[in-house]
Amino acid sequence: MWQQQIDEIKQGNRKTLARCISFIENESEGYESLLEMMPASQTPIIGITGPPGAGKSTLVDGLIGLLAEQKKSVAVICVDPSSPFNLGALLGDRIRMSEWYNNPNVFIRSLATRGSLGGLHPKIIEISDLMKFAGFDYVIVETVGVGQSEIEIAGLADITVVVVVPEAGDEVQTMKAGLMEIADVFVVNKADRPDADRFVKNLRLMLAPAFHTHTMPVPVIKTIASQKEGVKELLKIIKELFEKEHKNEKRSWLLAEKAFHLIQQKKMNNINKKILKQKIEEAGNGFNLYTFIRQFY
Ligand SMILES: Nc1nc2c(ncn2[C@@H]2O[C@H](COP(=O)(O)OP(=O)(O)O)[C@@H](O)[C@H]2O)c(=O)[nH]1
Ligand SMILES: [Mg+2]
Repeated sequence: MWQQQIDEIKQGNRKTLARCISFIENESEGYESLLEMMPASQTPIIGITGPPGAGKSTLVDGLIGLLAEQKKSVAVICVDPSSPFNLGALLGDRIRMSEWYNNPNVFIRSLATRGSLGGLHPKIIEISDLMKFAGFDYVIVETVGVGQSEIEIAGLADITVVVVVPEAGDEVQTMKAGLMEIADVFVVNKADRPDADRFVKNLRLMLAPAFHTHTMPVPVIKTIASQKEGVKELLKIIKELFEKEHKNEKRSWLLAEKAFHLIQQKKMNNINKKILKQKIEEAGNGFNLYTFIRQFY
């Protein structure tokens, strides 16, 4: 039933692509067979994460501009309720982004985070895979780096870019180990602010191989996204990293992460705490936790 849609997506039909994303989002009848029919794709996913306001969308905008210049196509998924791609942005940002909405080589989709637990969108793996399959040269996923989402993005993206700003001075010292571990490249944006150089120096010191498990130092790049400064360097490093990552075991690690996540999601489908509580109340006296949980695995 999906062959026609698959063909259309392959031919670059963005309307069909958008419709299929909605099918997946809504778990419409048969969406799983659509996923099962998708051929493999080598398109890299670039994850961009960091605190709100760090300049992620502005950087993405810069990257889109560069890629468009190079005649490359790019799909952007933005998992951020306050993103300039939909609401809450400065007017200037929105006007600028609107240029891309009319460019056939650029496809932008915003996804709302759901549920109070934070984390990425529940269908982000499937939707980003669909984008990959749609034949874009690059897929960029922007997420706000709070709570779980910053860790999850590492299991989704081939290259994870962590964006920070110089004011976070003290924050770097206390920066969660998780953020340190997931970054393939650090961007210190808003380098037009005072103390940017000192911040970069400190960050590089902290990232020196002696202090963490990476064998190579993680690159740190200074950018002024609002002036498009440093964006070329960032893209260059992303491309180099991707060449390198591609040859090592990262691909199978990523797929294992995704498989684990999806299996967990399927297994836990129909189980939530509310339902459990209800069943426990129904069980009444003589309740035994260990016989109770047997029915769920
Ligand atoms: N001074 C300065 N402002 C920037 C820079 N990059 C982005 N901004 C501004 O910072 C604000 C937040 O940017 P945005 O890209 O929406 O951040 P996001 O929440 O991380 O996506 C916007 O007003 C941008 O114009 C920069 O390099 N320097
Ligand atoms: Mg944003």
